[in-house]
Amino acid sequence: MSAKVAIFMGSISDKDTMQPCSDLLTELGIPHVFTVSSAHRTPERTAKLVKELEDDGCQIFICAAGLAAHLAGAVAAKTIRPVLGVPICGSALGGMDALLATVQMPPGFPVGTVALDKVGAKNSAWMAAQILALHDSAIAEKIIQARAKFVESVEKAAAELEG
Ligand code: RP5
Repeated sequence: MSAKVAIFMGSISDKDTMQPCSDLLTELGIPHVFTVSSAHRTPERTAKLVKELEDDGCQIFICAAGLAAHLAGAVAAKTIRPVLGVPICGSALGGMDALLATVQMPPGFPVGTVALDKVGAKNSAWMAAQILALHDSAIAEKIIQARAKFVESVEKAAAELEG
């Protein structure tokens, strides 16, 4: 089945942080590609991938990068499909550089940025799933089931604490 979501990372060094994003999409039954392409080191590959994936029906792009994190912006320049950005932490500035580079886009080219690093990896997958669920009842059902599990685990923890 064609990918509905594409996860791009600026470097293979971002993989450990972004693996949970891919794992969550797999758990929710969402076909996706998980690859490396840099805004600066491989700009042609990035533009080519966006075009090919879009032609193949990809709906949402999730782009993770650290330092001067321009990957999500470079992808947003090439598609009108939703782009979610994940600023990666770990620089001397603790990820503040990546956060600012990801979110401060010129009007007309938004990059949805829900959180940084590992939380950003997971919540970008949830956000992508919720966008797809607008037109896909199977994904909506999986999200509802996952929410029920969150409720269960909080109630279990509360019951254990309260004795
Ligand atoms: C960014 O620079 C990547 O997204 C990564 O977070 C950071 C460092 O890349 P490497 O030097 O480890 O390849 O482009």
